[in-house]
Amino acid sequence: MDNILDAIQKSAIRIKKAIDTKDIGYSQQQNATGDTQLQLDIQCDLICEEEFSKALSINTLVSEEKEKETLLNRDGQYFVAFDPLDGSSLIDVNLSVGSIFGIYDGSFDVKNLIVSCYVVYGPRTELVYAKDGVVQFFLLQNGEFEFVKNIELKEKGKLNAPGGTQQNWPPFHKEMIDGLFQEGYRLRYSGGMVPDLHQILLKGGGLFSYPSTSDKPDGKLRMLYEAHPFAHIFKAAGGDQCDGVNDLLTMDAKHIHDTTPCFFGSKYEIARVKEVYGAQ
Ligand code: AHM
Ligand code: MG
Repeated sequence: MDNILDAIQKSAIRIKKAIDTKDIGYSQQQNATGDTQLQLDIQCDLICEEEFSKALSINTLVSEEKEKETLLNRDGQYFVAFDPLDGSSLIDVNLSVGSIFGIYDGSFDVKNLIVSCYVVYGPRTELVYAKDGVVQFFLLQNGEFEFVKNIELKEKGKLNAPGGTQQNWPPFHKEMIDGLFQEGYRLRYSGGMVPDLHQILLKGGGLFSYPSTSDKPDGKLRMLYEAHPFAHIFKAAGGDQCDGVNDLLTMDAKHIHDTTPCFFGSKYEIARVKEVYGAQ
């Protein structure tokens, strides 16, 4: 496992450098979901694959940028799913972006997700890591990730990050989001799930939602390397998560790039989501 974490840290340092220096033109290729890939997306995917290839304990990789799984070592124990550069369309307006990693033991079944990690590339480069019910927060300083503190969510937060096209929200979802604003919650949504969720985690709580919409009934965010790692992190930080009704950590993907509606927050807000969605 140590060599996988080492590969994540090395990838993060190289990705940060690539973001700071590479040009950001669009390539001619599309990823598995049909987005035109930025040259930087491809570059960051190659960086991660190169670093993970050095870890003999990794069996298979799944990347947002590749349609198929990549087999590394038939005898390897761990299955790693990752989004090398999440929110890459925000790069050309210089907003924060991130990388997300899920490490699974034996297969990509969600019950086997044992370590989740993300990196935020913003004014600072920060790494958050969840394992065994503990969430640790690190800051990149002088080429090394230094431990800062553990992250624990409060019972109830103050931030509301509502994703998806509002015009396409179901009416009960709109009512729920409006209800939180009426309770005093403040809007915080950049369009990058890594910085948006990082903000909620570090400010003590709130709600991030990416619901089922009329144009995207299964949501937008991918299970293996977006929704599941964050569900794991929020649970370990003392918060909660769901797909509206179900615990995301009990819902398996049928295909490696499957998406799901998803909600992450502190306990109070997720209880509210379940109450509203359960009543539908
Ligand atoms: P990406 O993996 O193609 O970058 O898309 C994922 C991003 C998330 O970071 C973010 O939460 C979401 O897309 C925002 O979508 P929208 O623009 O529909 O609000
Ligand atoms: Mg992504």
